[in-house]
Parts: sequence; C-alpha cells; structure tokens
Amino acid sequence: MRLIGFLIFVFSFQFANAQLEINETKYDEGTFFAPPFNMSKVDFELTDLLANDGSSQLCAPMAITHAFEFLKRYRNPGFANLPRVADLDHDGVEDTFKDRIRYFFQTCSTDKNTGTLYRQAIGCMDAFIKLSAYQSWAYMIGPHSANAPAGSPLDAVQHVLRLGDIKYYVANQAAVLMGIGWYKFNAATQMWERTGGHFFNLYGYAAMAGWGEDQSDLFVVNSWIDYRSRPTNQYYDTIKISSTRYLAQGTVPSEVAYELTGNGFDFAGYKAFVEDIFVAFPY
Ligand SMILES: [Ca+2]
Repeated sequence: MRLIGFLIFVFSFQFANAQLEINETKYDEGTFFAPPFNMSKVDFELTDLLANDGSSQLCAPMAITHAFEFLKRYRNPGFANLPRVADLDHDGVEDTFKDRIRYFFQTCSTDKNTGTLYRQAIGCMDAFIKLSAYQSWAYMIGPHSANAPAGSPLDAVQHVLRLGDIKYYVANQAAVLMGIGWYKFNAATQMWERTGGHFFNLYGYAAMAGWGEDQSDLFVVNSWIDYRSRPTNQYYDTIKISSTRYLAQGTVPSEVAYELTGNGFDFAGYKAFVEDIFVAFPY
C-alpha cells in the first residue's frame, strides 16, 4: 500500500513495544504517552462560546488544542515551530489554552450549540500545521474520510475503521483524535440510531496477545472528565474498545465495528460507537 509506505517514511516507525505495564496492569503490546498537563473545564471559562443551555460543545477545539500542545511540547521529537496563537481573549497573554480553544472554535467553524463537523475538524487541524514551518500530513481515517494523501486511493483512508488503523497511528505518536457517535436503541426497528457525537484524544493503547482485532485498552484524554484532583501522571482514562459483534441486541450501522466502554463513555441507554480517527502530523 502506497499510503503505508509514505507513513513509514514520515514516521519513525515504533509499532507495538513489547511488554508494557501501566497502572500495575501488564500487557503484551502497546504504547503509552499521555502528557502531564490537563485542560479540565477550561472550556467553561469561555462563557460566550457555551451552548444556550450552558453546556460545552467545545470537545473538538478542546481536543485539537490538547493534541497540538502535546506535539509542540511533549512529543519527542517535538514540533516547537507550530504557530503561536494571538491574545484572542485580550487578557494580555498570547497563546494560552483559552486563546487556542477560541482560535480553533473560529477556524473549525464550531457551532456553540451543535459542535464541530468532522470535515471542519480535520480541515482546521491541517490549516494550523500549514501556518507553521512544517509540511502537514492531516487526514481522517474511517467511513467519513473524504480525502486521501496524494497518490493514495480513497479507500486507503475511507473504510470502516479497524483496530489496526488505530494502533498504527497511536504507536507512531501522531496527534490522534477519535470521533464517536452516541447511538440509542430503537426497540421498534431493533436498530441503533445516531443521536450525537464526541471528540477526544488518544494517547496510547495496550493489549494482550490473544485480543487480536477484537479488543484493546485505550488511553484517552476526554474534555468532559475533570482530571484536576488526580496526580500529574494520571491525567487520562483507561477505556475499552471492543468489537460490536458481541453486542447483545440490535443491528449496528454498517459503518461502525467497535464500541467504547469505560469512564466517560457509559451512559444508560446509549452506546458509544467508534466512527473515525483524525490524524495530524507535522514533518
Ligand atoms: Ca490570552
């Protein structure tokens, strides 16, 4: 596959470190790199960007801000030349988390009541890298991807997301966001129906050898979890991704193959189905 060839060129390939222990759990393979900073509840300080009901629909600007802070300051090698953001909230300090969330709210055309469209999220991630001294490699992988890297066929990126896709980009410590849909069960039709979505960051995965393509643990940073009372090295959640073929009831839409369970994703009556990942890498 030409896409994979290109990525091996771009990334210093480091797939599947053998043996890993995280929070006293031993795994056969994986990688972990959740950075030691948190932005918990910063979105609620941006009162003019909150929804009319007071909720935050800023998950995409939050996750994108988190991802670029990771790339800029915590990844090794990092990308220190990523742009600084102007003092958009006029508090006398430029390039704060609040300035950056406000910036991505604008450039991703986020709607304060309905959130951010997938194509706008990947578009503003790509545009941000292009403002820097770096080349941009920013694409969606999943059923809603509409653009492939030059020279690659669209189906290299536009397909039902596989666990292998997720592991590949996470293992290379790209900026990886995940987009999920919230699905509610319709008893009349026996279908799971989409009711909304969410964006968050992926900073690792870990698995046992026998889990194959069926399941993995994921290490995620989620804008609606408050990490502030935790130790510095615990600003993430460990959640589970597992194949939807184990679901007890209902028909799953053909464009999804995995569900998420764990802190931040367990809501009675709803399933979190994995849709696409958003991968951004300066080079
Ligand atoms: Ca500011």
